[in-house]
Amino acid sequence: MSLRLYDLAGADPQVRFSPYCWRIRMALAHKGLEVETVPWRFTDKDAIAASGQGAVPVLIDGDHVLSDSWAIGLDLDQRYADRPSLMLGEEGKALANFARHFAQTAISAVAFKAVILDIYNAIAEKDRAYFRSSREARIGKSLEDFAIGEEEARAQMKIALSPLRALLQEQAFVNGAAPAFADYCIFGSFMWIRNVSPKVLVSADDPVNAWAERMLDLHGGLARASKRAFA
Ligand SMILES: N[C@@H](CCC(=O)N[C@@H](CS)C(=O)NCC(=O)O)C(=O)O
Repeated sequence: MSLRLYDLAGADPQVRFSPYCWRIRMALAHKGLEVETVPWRFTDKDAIAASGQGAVPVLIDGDHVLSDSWAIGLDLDQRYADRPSLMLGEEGKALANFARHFAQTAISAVAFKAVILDIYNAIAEKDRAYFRSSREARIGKSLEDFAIGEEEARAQMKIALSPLRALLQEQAFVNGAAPAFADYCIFGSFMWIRNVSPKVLVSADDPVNAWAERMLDLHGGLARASKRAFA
């Protein structure tokens, strides 16, 4: 059995920064599944055409071609039910679902403005025109007008992370005493920022930072070992 994951890469193929792909990298490690990651660029649509859509993560598992990080998480629990659970039943699934929406709305709203120019600078030359035109159509202004600086981003992120901070003052992980898919959904957003930008958006003494450090150490330090676009 061999698993293959199409994973968004920068100009440097070792720099992997997709929040959604990081959810799946962590989920596969949680299940003890080995995966071969394939560096993928925004414009490599043909390589993932079999998935019937144009975004990563795309996971190839034998004859199965899976896309969308949430659907992949659910599928992994069904397909590999004998391995450590990601969702931990219906209640855990509901928590993970909240976590993914929190990441994609509250955290992303700030992170995207903070790192959009860092992404533009880190991606392959061939991706730049596509990235600029697709994102500018989405945000309704130029990347440069949309971007915010590190100080403003830190202040906005501090507010956005309030509920997460309160939770992590009471427990070690979003899921409770041990990490699960809820944690990976949120952690993906932190890996997005960490691997594509030199900006520090969470202060060192924030309980959220202590949680992120614990997450970086999980599964043999998988995330910590990953390459950043900025040294
Ligand atoms: N809802 C999807 C979102 C996936 C997604 O947007 N992936 C981005 C990379 S972070 C992508 O591949 N975008 C392709 C594009 O912009 O053309 C998921 O959770 O997997």
